[in-house]
Amino acid sequence: TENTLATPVGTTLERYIMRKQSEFAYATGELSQLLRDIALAGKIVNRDVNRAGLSRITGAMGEKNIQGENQQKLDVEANIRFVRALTNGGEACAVLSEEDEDIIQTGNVNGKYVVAIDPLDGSSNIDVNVSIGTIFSIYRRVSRIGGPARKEDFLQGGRAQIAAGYVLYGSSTMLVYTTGHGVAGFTYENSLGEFFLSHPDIKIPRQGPVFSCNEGNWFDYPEFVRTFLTTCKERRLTARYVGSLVADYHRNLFTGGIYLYPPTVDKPEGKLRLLYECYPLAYLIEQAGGVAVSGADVLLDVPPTRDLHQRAPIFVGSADLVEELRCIATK
Ligand code: P6P
Repeated sequence: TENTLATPVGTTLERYIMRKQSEFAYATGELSQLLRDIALAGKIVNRDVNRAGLSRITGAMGEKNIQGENQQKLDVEANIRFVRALTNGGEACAVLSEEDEDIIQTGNVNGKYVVAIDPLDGSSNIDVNVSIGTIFSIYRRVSRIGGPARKEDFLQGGRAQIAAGYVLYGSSTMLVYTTGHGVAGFTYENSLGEFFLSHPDIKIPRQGPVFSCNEGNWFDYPEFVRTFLTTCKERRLTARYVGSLVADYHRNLFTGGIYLYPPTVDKPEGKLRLLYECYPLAYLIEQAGGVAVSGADVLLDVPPTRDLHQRAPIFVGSADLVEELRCIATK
């Protein structure tokens, strides 16, 4: 049962994880450790992201730095950090990353979980100092404990996720996640190296003033999308599009609104990846009282194919806005 005393704002992530673990009898600590591992990698990537601006001085990414080491592109660096943290943490038997074609076996053959991750979404934004993010999705493995993870561990479908979230490296760095009991937000205090609970129970407003999409693709969008966007303009909604998924998603979570990455002529399945972008953000939004669809269908119910990097259209945000779009899509 939920602990009647809400966890006070300002609690550290560590105390929050331990408190939630004690509230749910089945929690045996492995998921707690997994969340710690992700938070640790998020802290390290946060430092890398903050230093990226200095790479011009210390040598641009992709060239040798003063130690003569090859400096990785930041998204490759982030991938290394998350895979290493999850490997060292011992709880994840495998990782599916946007950066690697195949699943990455961590060697933790007794690990009970697998993690699908976009280590640093939007590399084009990194180079121009726009906010960026990490997106993660966690499943219990279905393959036999004691052996290697298998592709099927990642193909269980959106509703099989047991946790999901993101790290937003923005004006402040935040970790936002769910384990199926609502959405909590933590803000990072650089000087202390700690995440502090800043948003105990995030809920997205049912309506919202914002629509977020790349209107440069207008003439490539399906008719239902253009019809919906036209109604947004007729109602004088506000267009806000950073062009960085986690930044746009996070803003809409608080203002209310809808983010759209529709199918286009050259990307008939949209641009965003089902397993480590669409599913986790869809799980989070449902936990926050919002809705995510791929058009006519609820996103979490869109079945995965055997392509670990398959794409899916995504319309995600305030329930009323997304349902309105879904109605137009199903006409
Ligand atoms: P477009 C960034 O490349 C990204 O993956 C998301 O972060 C962002 O929302 C989207 O693609 C932007 O795509 O086609 O509008 O440039």
